[in-house]
Amino acid sequence: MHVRERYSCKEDSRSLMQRTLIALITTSLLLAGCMHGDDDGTDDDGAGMGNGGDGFTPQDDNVTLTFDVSLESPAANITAGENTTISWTVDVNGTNDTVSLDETGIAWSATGIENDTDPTSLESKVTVGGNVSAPSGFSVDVAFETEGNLTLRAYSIHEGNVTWSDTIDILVERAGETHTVTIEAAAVANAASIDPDEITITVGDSVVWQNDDDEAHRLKSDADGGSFDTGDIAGGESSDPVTFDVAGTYEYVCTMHQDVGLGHKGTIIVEEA
Ligand SMILES: [Cu+2]
Repeated sequence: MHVRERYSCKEDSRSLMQRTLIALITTSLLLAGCMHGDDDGTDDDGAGMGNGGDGFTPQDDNVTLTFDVSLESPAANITAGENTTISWTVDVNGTNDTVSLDETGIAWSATGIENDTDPTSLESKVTVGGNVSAPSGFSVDVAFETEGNLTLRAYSIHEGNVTWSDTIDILVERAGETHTVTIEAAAVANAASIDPDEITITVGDSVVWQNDDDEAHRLKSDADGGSFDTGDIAGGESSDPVTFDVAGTYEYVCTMHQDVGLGHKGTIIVEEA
């Protein structure tokens, strides 16, 4: 229920954003109309401009450009070493005016990025440069190798002027490892063994059971059976990876042979990262 509520909130805010964008575009179009009106010398139109028209002060190009840089993704934590698509938009005056940018890109830092930071001085960034135009959406694929908290910002540079987006804080999480445990072939029927029968892994890691025996086995945590259940692993096959997201000790047995008192059992010790 909470999820649904949150989801609908998100929808609401999106449509609010859309409405705001439409309002901005409409306002800009109206203001463009006002500019023409000003040519006719009407003072009322000038007052109208002052109400919501910051950015329309006459300059070399007739207008001072305002940029709205919005960082759209990623929305959640990401995994170290995995390619993550980061996308952002650069809007000009809330209109369809096309403007060439010196550069746009995303930058990141573990300690935050201030508005007055010069993005060209940052090493942690990915740029899109050379004859790119705004308004437009941009995206880059980045693999962050270092775990930890990062602040991400998008920026645009037009004629040397920098505009930053709001910040997004993300957590780059450790990439889980996959460990293989072998169900070894038995010298006598039903006497397969598990090797290693105890392993210590880290939260986020996965375990795959490789069945080198001829017959099927099925491994299930014996606390409540709810922690994991490999399902039947046919002879010569491997289980699907079982990922352990909660620290603890997971003892397991083979449900196909536990009644015959054989040693098809093991322990997974999961430690905090
Ligand atoms: Cu078994």
